[in-house]
Amino acid sequence: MAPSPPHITARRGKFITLEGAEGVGKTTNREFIRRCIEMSGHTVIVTREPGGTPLAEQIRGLLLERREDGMSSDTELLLMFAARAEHLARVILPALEAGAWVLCDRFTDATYAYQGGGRGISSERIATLEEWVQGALRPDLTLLLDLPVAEGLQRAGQRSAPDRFESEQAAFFERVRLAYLALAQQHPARYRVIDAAQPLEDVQKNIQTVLTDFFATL
Ligand code: Z5A
Repeated sequence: MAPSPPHITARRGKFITLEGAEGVGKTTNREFIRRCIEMSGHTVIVTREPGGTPLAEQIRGLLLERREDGMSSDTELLLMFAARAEHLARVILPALEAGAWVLCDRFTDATYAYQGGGRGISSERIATLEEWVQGALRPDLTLLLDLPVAEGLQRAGQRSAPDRFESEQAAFFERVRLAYLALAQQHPARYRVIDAAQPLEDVQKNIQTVLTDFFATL
């Protein structure tokens, strides 16, 4: 049985998260970031939320599928943290404890942005679950890809049929974006905001600069 809750015994790897609203380019930039970390001499595992384990991926399926009977905001919140508890216990914490770095495409800041900013759940409520599920674990570095909502939706719209989140109105994603920008202001030591409206080459140059600065602090 996996350990729970997550008490970190000897955390040796670094935990990097990638955040942003719809269509900002997280998936596009994941492999680039992986290569930058590997080239700096570290082993890195790349994972995502919701998901990252077979059970958490099943929960992701429940969260993303469009359903006629809807889903209450609290159910959505609790499912996010249920998936996260599984992901932490089986993937993230063992990797960090073994000395690997973890690059995670979305983590709890997405909960503050989507369930908090988007759905209107209070930060205090989310913080209670964060404390319960994660204990003291927080990312060491968070890259926020920021893009005007209309542009993100246009980029994302060129893909397949929209899931339950992607079916939200632009106003929802505006609240999500503002919540992310507020988080970046609240946590300036770990957040780096990247202008994702630039051509991909320039976005990646900025990401590389941020990572080089981060490596220099180690
Ligand atoms: N969610 C939540 O509510 N609460 C939580 O706690 C967590 C998650 C953890 C699934 O997340 C949903 O879960 C998500 C929030 C919710 N729903 N939404 N929205 P996800 O991360 O798996 O899915 P996503 O947000 O839908 O990701 P995404 O839309 O796939 O965005 P992306 O990965 O950032 O975008 P992309 O696929 O890399 O790029 C989009 C397009 O833009 C693509 O065609 C690229 O080629 C293009 N692109 C990328 N960069 C550029 C530049 N620089 N210029 C031009 N075009 C570009």
